[in-house]
Amino acid sequence: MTKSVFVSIVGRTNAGKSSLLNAIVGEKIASVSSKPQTTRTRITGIKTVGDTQMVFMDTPGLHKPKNKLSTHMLNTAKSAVDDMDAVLFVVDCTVRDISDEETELLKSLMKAKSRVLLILNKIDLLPNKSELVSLITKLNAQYTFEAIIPISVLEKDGVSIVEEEVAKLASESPHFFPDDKFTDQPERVLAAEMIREKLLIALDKEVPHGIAVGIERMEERDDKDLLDIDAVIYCERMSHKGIVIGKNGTMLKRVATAARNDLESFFQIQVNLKCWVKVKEDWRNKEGLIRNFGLSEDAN
Ligand SMILES: Nc1nc2c(ncn2[C@@H]2O[C@H](COP(=O)(O)OP(=O)(O)OP(=O)(O)O)[C@@H](O)[C@H]2O)c(=O)[nH]1
Ligand SMILES: [Mg+2]
Repeated sequence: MTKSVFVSIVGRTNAGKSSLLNAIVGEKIASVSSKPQTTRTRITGIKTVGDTQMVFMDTPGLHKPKNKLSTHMLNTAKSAVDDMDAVLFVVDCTVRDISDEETELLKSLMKAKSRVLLILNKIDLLPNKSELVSLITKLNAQYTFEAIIPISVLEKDGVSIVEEEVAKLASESPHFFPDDKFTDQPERVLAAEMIREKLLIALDKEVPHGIAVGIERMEERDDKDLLDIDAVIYCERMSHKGIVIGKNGTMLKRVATAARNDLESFFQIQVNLKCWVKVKEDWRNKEGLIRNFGLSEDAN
């Protein structure tokens, strides 16, 4: 008999949802950064243990939308809780208030039939664990959770408990993915995300949020073990293009080197990465371009 369970990972931006997904799956499939709104679309991570297959959906963080792209991101997060067996509601335990978007999502979860586990992440940052009590009391007043699990993804503390609790919710069904698969993201999307993550980490302020990365070519050579990747980095303004390239190309070089290291360890092959920078003004407010970058629901 085989079992499966579908789980959404939702919560405020920067709570550590993508970090948790990567920790569970054991591979870096979702971009992680300290900047808010790192994840832009739904990312599937798969973990099969014995007879049980767990399918996790990482989602964009809850935030106040400011443009069409962020409205799409918020809708992706909200719709990701429909028809799921379980929801991991991830909260950064150092953030004390509950946002309007969190309250709204908890309300919509009451109507859904999914079981909701409250994950209190970043407990490594709490000097005194008793501080969790007031946060739990506040959240409990809004929703009756199936379980409450304090964790630290950073210190790998409690992640296996999350997995065990999720596995308990699996029901008899075929496996929907091959047992050795850990994501349904196409390789090109993974590669583009690895490059975008490095840009998010390296760049300041508004610049990284206006960036999209497209992979124009991804081809293995016939004559040697080498993967050629041609990527285009789109930014919103000429001035941003200058920042991305940096003085004498130093910024672009730094980003490309970091991205290449990640790509090589992920794909287990030597990578020849070439990056170009282009301007597409105000693309975050243009439906056609958002779709073009695969960032709207109807593009999926
Ligand atoms: N101290 C600490 N930091 C953590 C922990 N888990 C994640 N982080 C950090 O929190 C930041 C945000 O992590 P992400 O995984 O990108 O958060 P997210 O919820 O996916 O964010 P969005 O995609 O923007 O919604 C990163 O800098 C992580 O390294 C943790 O357990 N402890
Ligand atoms: Mg994320």
